[in-house]
Amino acid sequence: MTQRGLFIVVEGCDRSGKSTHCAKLVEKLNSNGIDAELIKFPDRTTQTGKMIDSYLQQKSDLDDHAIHLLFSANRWEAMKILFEKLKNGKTLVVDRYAFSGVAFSSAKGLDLEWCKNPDIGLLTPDLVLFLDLDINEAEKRGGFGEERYEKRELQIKVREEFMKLKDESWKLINAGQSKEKVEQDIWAVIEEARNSLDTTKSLQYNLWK
Ligand code: T5A
Repeated sequence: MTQRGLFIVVEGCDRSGKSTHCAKLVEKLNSNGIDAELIKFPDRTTQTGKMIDSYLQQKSDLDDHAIHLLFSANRWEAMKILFEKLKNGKTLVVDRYAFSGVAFSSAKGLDLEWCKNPDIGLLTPDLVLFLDLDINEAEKRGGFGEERYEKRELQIKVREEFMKLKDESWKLINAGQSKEKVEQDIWAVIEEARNSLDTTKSLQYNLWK
């Protein structure tokens, strides 16, 4: 029987290093003989993704509820493919997921429980790596401030909302360290997870357990 792949989500506030470390993690998994692939949300290439991209770049405006639902739809349209890949043994490293959806929208003032609803029924990750970076450090990083949500007060609130979603599948990584040290800390968590997580167990659908 083919063992399913691991479903790893990487979360964090803007500029915390998700893209950098997701790419490194996929590379390292593959070089260690684990078939792995990078997935990113929002996927800006689809129809919903194009609307999201335009909104984030402040080229268009949308009601807060409407954009929240679009982000969720952007995940739903990928679910069948993600499920097939995991079932066939591929490990997925997913850069942002439903936790971002809820944390950003609730930080803007939408009701937290309302925000969770559209993502009910999505696949549950085995592991969530939260790249934790102080806002003062994030502001110093290249590109901060270019997109709609890259504002100091909002990012502080987003982190608070993320922490309300944390459960035992979450591991906090100090993302303010050097890239090499962050990479090492992530790998240590992955190795521990590979030893402890049971990939003969089927995929779960209880995201907000
Ligand atoms: N959003 C998203 C929602 O509102 N709802 C949702 O449902 C979802 C999925 C776009 C926005 O959409 C919101 C959240 C976001 O505001 P995005 O496309 O993921 O989401 O965009 P960002 O979060 O802005 O992601 P970025 O890709 O821009 O930032 P990353 O990936 O966190 O950071 P990265 O790797 O590009 O690194 C940023 C810089 O820091 C350096 C890198 O070299 C780079 O220059 N860096 C480090 N420097 C020093 N030390 C380290 N350890 C470093 N690690 C990286």
